Amino acid sequence: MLSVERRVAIEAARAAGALLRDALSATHRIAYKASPVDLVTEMDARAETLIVERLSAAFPDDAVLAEERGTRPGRSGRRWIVDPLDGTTNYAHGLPVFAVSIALEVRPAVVLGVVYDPVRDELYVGERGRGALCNDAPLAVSTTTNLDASLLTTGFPYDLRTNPDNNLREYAVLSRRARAVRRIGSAVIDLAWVAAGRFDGYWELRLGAWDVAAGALLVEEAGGRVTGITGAPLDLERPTLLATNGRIHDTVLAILAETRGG
Ligand code: 2AM
Ligand code: CA
Repeated sequence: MLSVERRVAIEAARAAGALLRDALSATHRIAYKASPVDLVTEMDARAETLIVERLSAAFPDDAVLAEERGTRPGRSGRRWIVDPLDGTTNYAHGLPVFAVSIALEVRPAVVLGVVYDPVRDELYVGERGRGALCNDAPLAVSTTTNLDASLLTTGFPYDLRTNPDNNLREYAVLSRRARAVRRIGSAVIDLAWVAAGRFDGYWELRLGAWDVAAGALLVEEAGGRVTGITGAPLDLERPTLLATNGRIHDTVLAILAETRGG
């Protein structure tokens, strides 16, 4: 259906991923955004330029929202949402857990999601209503029904030093209720791995649209459920997120509500 869009997005994600992978062990110049824990490397910008140039050349009328450069307006009503390097902190430390994320939104929905993990050479592609694949094999969420037997993943906001709403209490509570809670440092990988059934669920309090647009579609197309942390529909403009296999979703929502006093 979206065959040209799919091809261009896949090629851009693979090219950006290869660029990132090849430079992983090099020393990177680090610049800081709002705080000493919110950083960016020169590779974020290089990968983003590569992706945005390809999308703009192929689809000049589409808007593009990219993490580092913000929005390029368009007049088609379609919007590409790009995270050129998700897991920047990992990347800057040489930790091989990061990914490229490219989504296409045709309001009100994201219709195409492409995630590439260059370290594992895993390409995830989902199209609304048509399922999701990893390296051409169908993706399916896990079948775990008990939180006791669930492997969860989460992350923490960049303002955790100063903002008391920083997910540490939720982390403590869910660590005692789930089999284990991981913190791997890439929202895009967290979501892809929920879609792949490796994690049973993922939550996080404050994210960007680029962190979640593609991965949330992968989870839904793999049979899972995605909401905000209160159970409201995912809001791409101000994402909070709970993505699960569906079976444990209401249980985790209830624990988050109780912990957060909701
Ligand atoms: P990044 O590596 O592209 O910056 C870590 O918890 C994960 O969440 C990473 O995917 C990180 O993306 C993202 N993240 C954390 N805090 C964020 C914030 N305040 N806004 C946007 N993304 C955030
Ligand atoms: Ca990100």
